[in-house]
Amino acid sequence: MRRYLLLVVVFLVFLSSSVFAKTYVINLGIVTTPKTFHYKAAMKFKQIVEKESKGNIKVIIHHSGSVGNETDILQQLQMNALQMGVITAGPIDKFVPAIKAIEFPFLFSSYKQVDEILDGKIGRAILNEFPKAGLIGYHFLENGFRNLTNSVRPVHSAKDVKGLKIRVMNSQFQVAIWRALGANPTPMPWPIYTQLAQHVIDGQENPLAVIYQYKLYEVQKYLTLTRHVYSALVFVGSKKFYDTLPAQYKKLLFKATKEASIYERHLNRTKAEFFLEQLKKKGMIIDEHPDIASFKAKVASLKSLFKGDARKYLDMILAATSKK
Ligand code: EAX
Repeated sequence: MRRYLLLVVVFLVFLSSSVFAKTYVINLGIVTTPKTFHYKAAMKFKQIVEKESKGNIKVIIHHSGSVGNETDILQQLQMNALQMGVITAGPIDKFVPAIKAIEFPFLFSSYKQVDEILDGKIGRAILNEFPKAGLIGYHFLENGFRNLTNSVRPVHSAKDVKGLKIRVMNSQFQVAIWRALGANPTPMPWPIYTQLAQHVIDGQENPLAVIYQYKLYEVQKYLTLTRHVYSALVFVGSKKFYDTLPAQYKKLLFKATKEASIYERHLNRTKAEFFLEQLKKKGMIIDEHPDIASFKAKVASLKSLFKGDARKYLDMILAATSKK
């Protein structure tokens, strides 16, 4: 009898502990390689979450596009086939139109301004639009200011862009920007090294870190520091998955994505000069001071393309940044 009772007690203890220790797996998708900041942010997130959940949440990082391109990842998040991703803002606009607002050309003039908007009320309001698409917008982190590269000719002003075949992110708005600039834009998912090498496209635009980490200097001779669009990344999640979590883990995911984002932005910013130096050493011909006014003049009217949410948030950001 005693023995029997003991067994029952042991069983009950086991049962209760296994209930409290319900475990979760987060499959996190990114399209870039372990060299990139996307990956470093994902790693930081994994470390924080696994430690603070005492191993009850396990994070598996699927990098280098092994679970598809960014549009594929977003679709899998909607279905809970993946639970998280670190995704570039560009292709998110098909799912969450409000995010178009932060990709308006020449919108931000400093990192300080970026942080004030994206980590402030407006940024949070944009992230709060994600659940409408079956997604969770946890936190903004950073890809960086985007710059133009090409293999045809040096670009000093907007007129030099004319007719260049430029790869852009999977976003109708990014296509519109490069049309307005006179280029011949084609949306394609990342990565695009082969297409550049085979001259299917003449050029592309990305932050310096990406240009360096993907060795684009091997296939792109000219770099122009246009800084035309600030490219945010977003820690995006599956709403279906999020809804299954107990409150303390929901909180932990917000906390961990915030910490990982702040860590990644810092790393990214302190390395920016380094990447420019490296690209010079690799022999790229760089215009560090192009005629930005000529670019701005061609894209200013794009505001008229913004309707609904995207327009509302763009106007809010313009109002907030012009005061500064
Ligand atoms: O972050 O698709 C793009 O151009 C992105 O910037 C790319 O994922 C690198």
